[in-house]
Order: sequence, then structure tokens, then C-alpha cells
Amino acid sequence: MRGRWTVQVAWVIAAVLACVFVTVAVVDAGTRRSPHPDAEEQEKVLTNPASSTGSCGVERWSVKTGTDADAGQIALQSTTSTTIASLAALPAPASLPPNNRIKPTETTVFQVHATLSEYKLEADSDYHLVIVDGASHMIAEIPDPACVGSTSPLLTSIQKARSEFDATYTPTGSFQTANVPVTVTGVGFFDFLHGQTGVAPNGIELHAVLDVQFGTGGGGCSPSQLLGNPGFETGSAAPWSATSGVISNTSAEPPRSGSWDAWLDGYGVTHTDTLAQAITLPTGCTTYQFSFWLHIDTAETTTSTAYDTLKIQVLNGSGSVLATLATYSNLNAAAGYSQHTFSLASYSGKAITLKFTGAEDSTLQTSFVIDDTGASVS
Ligand SMILES: [Ca+2]
Ligand SMILES: [Ca+2]
Repeated sequence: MRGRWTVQVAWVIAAVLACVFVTVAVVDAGTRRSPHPDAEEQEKVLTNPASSTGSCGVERWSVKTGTDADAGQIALQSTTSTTIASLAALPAPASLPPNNRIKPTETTVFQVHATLSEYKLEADSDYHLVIVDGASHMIAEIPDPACVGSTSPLLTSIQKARSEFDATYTPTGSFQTANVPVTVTGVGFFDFLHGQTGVAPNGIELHAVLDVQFGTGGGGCSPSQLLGNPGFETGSAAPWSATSGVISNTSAEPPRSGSWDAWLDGYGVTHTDTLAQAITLPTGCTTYQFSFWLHIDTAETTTSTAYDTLKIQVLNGSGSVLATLATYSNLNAAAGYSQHTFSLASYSGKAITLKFTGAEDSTLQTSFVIDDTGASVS
């Protein structure tokens, strides 16, 4: 009966790996008072004085926190970008093992860009996040690290995610509205359907959440410049690949800065030089800018025909051309360097190769000289 404490006491002594003894008691969660109870409040909990609410969860708790028999099979090295709609379309398993994982969903780390609709501190000390994307919705849960066993391979990430959330919000026992863009990374998990607020139709959750980033950038973006040896100042190509003689410190074609540049062509005979570097663009950034400074001089005198050309292309991992960003030629010859910039936003999350190809015809040299390149994300 509500309001009456019906405490079933079952003291359990658990020896944790570090020989720490944890004392717990089973409490009927139905007696907990919550301003806005939902069905999840009916789940069993275990008392744990170290946790946020004084209680941790029970149901599939080892799977939720990474101390189950299959925890070692979670592919923590890779993250699968997906959508709430895709996750919600997965078939719900017929049964949910208490101490094992439904593979591959529950051994996969997923990342979704969504809107954090609302959040709450649950009776089991989880932060219960309702995330939405259009008409799709699902739950993401950040366990209390105090409720996660010390052997869990997820513990460090759970601690980080909890801190990330605490830095922005203070969950209480009532749902609070957020409505902010968020990127949530977490392990796939199927929950039993018992009327949880925000639950996906198939019970899919991100549980445990391993990382949470707020903001329109989708977060998760560490501003950085991705090209190695961007000004060629090592005096050799790597990590660029370049044809012979491209990396140059000759005074005939002075660099824009430093001592070295990449000088393609300039032979006045049929010749092709290339300069290329592979990069992997992160997801979650708002700006993906590829830039370089280019000087062109030529012995060609035409004002109408592009005899010698420089193509700037984006290649995929197999070497196929995805796009030609620009083509310059002897017609673009000019004194000094000028900077050119291109967006690589459409390749976010992809491994690409940026490639310069300079091709000369049989006579009259054209030199394409490149310096101070950059592929910046932020
Ligand atoms: Ca340089
Ligand atoms: Ca020529």
C-alpha cells in the first residue's frame, strides 16, 4: 500500500574485486515518493548509500552497466553513427537474458544526434534522458558510477558522461525540459516495455551512455587541423605522397612561408605531378575547411586555352574521385600566392584523400606552387 513502508530486507554481502564489501538491501520501490512517478519507478532497487538516490537498479543491471558475462564483447573501439529512427526500427528480441547481451545491438556503441527533450534522476540513480529526432524518440540512461561495478569496462566512460551532464544540468526526481541539441554515445540496450517515459516502441535504449555533448555542433568536435606537414617544412613529403621533385626549397619558386613548398610541374614537357594526403574527418563539427595557398606562373601566352592544369580532388578510401573541388590552369597565372578554401562538410565522418594533380602539355612550362595547406575542423 502506498505510503507504508513495506521493507523486505535481504542483506547481501558482496565481495567486490578489490575486496570491498558492499552492503545492500532490497526495497520495494513502489513505496518511494516521487512528484511525477512513472512506471520505471516501479522497478526494484537495491539500497546503496553511495549513490545519488541511495539506491541502484536490479533488472538487467549487469547488462546496463557492463558487468554481465558478455561485457568483454562490447566493441568499445568503434562507434556506429545512427539515428533514433534506425534504432527504433530494430526488431525487439523475444526475450531478454538477465546477464547476457543481445548481439550485435547490445555489443555495439552507437552515436546519435538528437534533441534532449527532458531528463530526470530515477529511483535507481540513473539519469533518464528522453532524446527525440522528429517523430522518433528513445531513452538514454547515464548510470550513477556508484552503481557500476569496478570491473566494468564502461566505468570510466560512464563517469565522464555523468560529469558532462552534471556540468550543464542538475537532474532531480522530477522531469525537467531541456530541448537542446545533443550528441549521445552509448551502448545499445533493449529494455522491457513497462511504460517508461520516452521509451522507443521496441524498448531500445542507449544504456549505458558513455559520452554526452551539448550544442548545435552536435558536440564531440575537437577543433583541430588534420593535415600533417601542412607547410612542407619537414623538407620531405610524408605524410603527403608526392611525385619526385615536388617538395622543394629552391629559390626559383619561393615558399609562401618557411623554407619549403610543393612545386608541381614547371618542366615545359608532357608531365604530371601529384600531391596527396589521406585524412579522416570527425563527425559533430560545424566547420570543415580545406585551404591552401597557390602560386601559378607560366610561359604560356594564350589568354584563352588551359594547356596546363591543376586539379584539386577529393578521393574515397578506394581512390575513386568523389569530387573535383577546383581546376586551375595557366590562365590563372599571377604574381604571389592566393588562398583558396573549400568546405569538406559533406565528408564528415569519412576517410578521404585530398589530391592535387598538375598536368602539363608538351611545351611551355606552368608551375603550380602550393604552401600552407590546412584541413581545419571546429
Ligand atoms: Ca612552407
Ligand atoms: Ca604548357
